[in-house]
Amino acid sequence: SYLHLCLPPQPSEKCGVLNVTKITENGKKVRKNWTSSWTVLQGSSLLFKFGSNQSKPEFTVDLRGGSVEWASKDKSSKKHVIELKTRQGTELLIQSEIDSVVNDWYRALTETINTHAWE
Ligand code: I3S
Repeated sequence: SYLHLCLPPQPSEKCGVLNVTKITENGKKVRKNWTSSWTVLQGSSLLFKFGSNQSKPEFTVDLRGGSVEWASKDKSSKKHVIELKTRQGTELLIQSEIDSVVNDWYRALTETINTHAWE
């Protein structure tokens, strides 16, 4: 379990399970691959862990200079989809079937990006 990643002494702003896919990497379109991920918001970083054990891959995006918006219908047929763009040219879609979960993440990500806007 990754639960320890969300408890002191490593306090995180937020964590939980989300469906995630990259759609662009370094400015180039990539094929979607929706994956369930344990997602942790820590400072200005958003970390994804895949699978049920810690040896599985993870990746981190830097939220500084990024942007968050609600994905338009042409980006996905799914409901409750957030589009996250990083300054490095990676675009992710983040989704959950539970709208309150996605709304909370939208708020947290927007706040984080605004808080770190001048770094
Ligand atoms: O934007 P797309 O290409 O319609 O995305 C869908 C596809 O990636 C599809 O997989 P393949 O076409 O690679 O078999 C996925 O299964 C779908 O989930 C993708 O669309 P949604 O609308 O679910 O994001």
